Amino acid sequence: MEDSRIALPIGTTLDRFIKKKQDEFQFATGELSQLLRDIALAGKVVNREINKAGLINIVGAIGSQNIQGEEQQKLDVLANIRFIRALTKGGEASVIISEEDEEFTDLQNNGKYMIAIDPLDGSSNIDVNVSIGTIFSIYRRVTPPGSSVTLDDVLQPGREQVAAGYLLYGSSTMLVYTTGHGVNGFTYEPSLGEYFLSHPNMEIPRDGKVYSINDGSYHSFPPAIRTYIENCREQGFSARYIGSLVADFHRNLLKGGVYMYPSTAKDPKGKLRLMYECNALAFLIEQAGGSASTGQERILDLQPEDLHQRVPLIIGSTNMVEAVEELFRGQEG
Ligand code: P6P
Repeated sequence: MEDSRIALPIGTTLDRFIKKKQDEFQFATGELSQLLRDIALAGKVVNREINKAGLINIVGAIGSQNIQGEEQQKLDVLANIRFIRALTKGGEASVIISEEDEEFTDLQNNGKYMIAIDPLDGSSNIDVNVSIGTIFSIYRRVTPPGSSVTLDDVLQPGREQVAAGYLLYGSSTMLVYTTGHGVNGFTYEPSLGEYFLSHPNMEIPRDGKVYSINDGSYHSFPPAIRTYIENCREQGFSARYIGSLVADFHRNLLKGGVYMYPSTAKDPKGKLRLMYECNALAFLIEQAGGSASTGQERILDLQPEDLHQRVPLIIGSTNMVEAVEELFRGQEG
């Protein structure tokens, strides 16, 4: 019997990894494994469409806006369709929250899980060929499968997640996820149609020298953020901001650093959405040894008030996040 403490070799396929991890959990019944496979499959389809984006008529806006009042890109809508179709067909998720849909979708099946997803974050970068991503959170339903679902059932705090992850459609396409037992990264090999374990047990350095923020909003940042930026400049840190959350997050996860989207004049509550952006990345970063807060509260402890709620996000290397929190505490006086 193989010793489960033996790390799986680099090059293990996603399917084999999921099966191996499932075997380690006494009560695993396979539904979560299948849900992860369904997400990975949809990611392959979206990856193919993104890679053709420059060649066929799917770049640009479609002339409509989503619930956020943001210009919907053609690939936003396509990605939403692909993920909802894969999740509906898979049958493991019974409730879907999507950035692209105003209300949650109750599939009225017997799925045990609820998924919150940003099908394609950073989509405005599509036209300029900058990396973009999919972000997802997985929760258990709080009501019995098949029963009706209320908004209260859906608005669960991030600490209730059973899994979370992202797909990064970049120079290579990656799937990075956690089920609460560490973070593992898989690189997609399109010629084989397989994801291979390429980044086992990902951990973020406790400290870093990279800070990611849109400096253009400097004058409307809270004083604590402005002070922190000054401190970074004095220490000679590097400012790295791609303007695509998953890409900035992934770099900081690998190298150390902090991503900040605080309240601004344009977005007084912050820009990023709690349910399908912040919670997933907060679960991942804590599993990788980092931290995620609003600057004053731990992201995973926030009780959501509505599906598309925005919150400030400070996320990355623990020592850097704590330095920002310290400045906010000082600001409170
Ligand atoms: P700004 C993309 O729209 C996004 O949601 C994130 O991917 C990204 O980090 C952020 O917004 C960029 O926002 O205001 O700096 O352009």
